[in-house]
Amino acid sequence: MGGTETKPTPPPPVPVQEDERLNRASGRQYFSLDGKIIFSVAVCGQMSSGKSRFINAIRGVDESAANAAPVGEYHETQEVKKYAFPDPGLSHIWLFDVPGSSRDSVKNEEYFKEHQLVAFDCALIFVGSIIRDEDIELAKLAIKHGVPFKFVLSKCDQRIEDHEYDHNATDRETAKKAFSKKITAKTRNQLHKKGGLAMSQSEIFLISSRVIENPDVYGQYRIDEDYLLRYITTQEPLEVQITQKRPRSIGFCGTGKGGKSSLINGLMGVPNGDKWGAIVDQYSENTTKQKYKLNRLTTLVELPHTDQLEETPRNYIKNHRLDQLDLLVLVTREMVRKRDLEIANTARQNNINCIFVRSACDRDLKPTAHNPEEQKANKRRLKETDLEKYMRGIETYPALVGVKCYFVSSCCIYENCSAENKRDFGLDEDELKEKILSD
Ligand SMILES: Nc1nc2c(ncn2[C@@H]2O[C@H](COP(=O)(O)OP(=O)(O)O)[C@@H](O)[C@H]2O)c(=O)[nH]1
Ligand SMILES: [Mg+2]
Repeated sequence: MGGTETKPTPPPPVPVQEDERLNRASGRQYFSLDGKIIFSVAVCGQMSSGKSRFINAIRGVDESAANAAPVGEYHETQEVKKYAFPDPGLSHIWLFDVPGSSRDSVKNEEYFKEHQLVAFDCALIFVGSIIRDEDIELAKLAIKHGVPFKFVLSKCDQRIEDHEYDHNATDRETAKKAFSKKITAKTRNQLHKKGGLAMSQSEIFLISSRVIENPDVYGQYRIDEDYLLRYITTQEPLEVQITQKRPRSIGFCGTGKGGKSSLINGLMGVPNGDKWGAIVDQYSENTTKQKYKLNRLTTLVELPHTDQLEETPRNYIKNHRLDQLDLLVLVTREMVRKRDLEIANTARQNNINCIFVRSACDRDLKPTAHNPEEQKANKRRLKETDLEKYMRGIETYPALVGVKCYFVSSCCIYENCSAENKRDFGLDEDELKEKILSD
């Protein structure tokens, strides 16, 4: 036999059937999310972990109402169901009650697929009494498929009471703090050890639906309810995050202990010392950038302090990407240091908007008992003398002419600041808030 043998052409490769249930676009179509600007939240996780009751609680819907999610052991949800908020201000958020996950962690890929969790903008993974392998597997699948997620430990009212009983606690507040610290550390540790999840992937909200349903009666159990609600109401759908203009970003810099964190906490309405707030500590100073989402359109960025003298102003601006900010707030005490003036000046030369904030003015304002007129005069004096000192420094830099300075007392930034505090220490807080919140 001679001649050349022609090789038989191989059969065309069989196209790998992509599982439709892991396709975001198909999932979004299935849940009628397609083409709509809706922030969709999958409330998923363990059976009887309080998912449905939480959905009713945050919607402000009574369990007995016709449009309520069925609650209780005999009402395990069979399929994913959509719930909207009756409040028209929250109509852009849809909550999806997902059936409980199975104990069999191997089947979790099935759970993720079956309920098309890839379609959602965020998954709240509800954890029962302890974190289980299935929760960790679920988180890993969410990471793999790009779905942001948070862990939620519900029914904390019961858990606090159990803690009280088990540890013979003397009062509820102490028991609550001890419980909260212990359970957070334990859960994070497990998430890290068993699942290799990083800190940023193991955020846990401790909540009780009871607190949300009836804050007057159950307020004593409050832990992270407000922060979870804030998270849900300040996020954008994933597609919007990619295509729409990014939120305004406002940077806070200045000397260590200059009042940056207190100012951020005041704007966020978070008390100093709270775990969700910026760290206020007279012994340590943050050296990395921290971000805090104030609302859907505004992110506050705490920048590293400006005391690292070997870092030139130009490098400070470059290293911490100040060019990406919409506004740079230089937080100072009584005097503006030359270094901060130089940073502000260089920022202005690079077309970055700047303002100065003279913080902690309450420390220099002794209240004059029951004499508002005298206090007004005190405030005027403080502002005039300080502003003059300030301006002397500021005006030596041509790029800083016209840059505004706000005088504030952190306590008066909080929405719930008392009338007396406002009278004694209130200065430019409202103007500052307007500046930060305006477009
Ligand atoms: N005390 C207390 N009970 C809760 C809380 N959340 C849910 N439960 C109860 O736990 C049971 C299961 O709740 P459900 O919402 O149906 O869980 P799901 O299966 O995750 O949807 C019900 O009896 C609820 O009343 C809570 O925050 N506190
Ligand atoms: Mg349910």
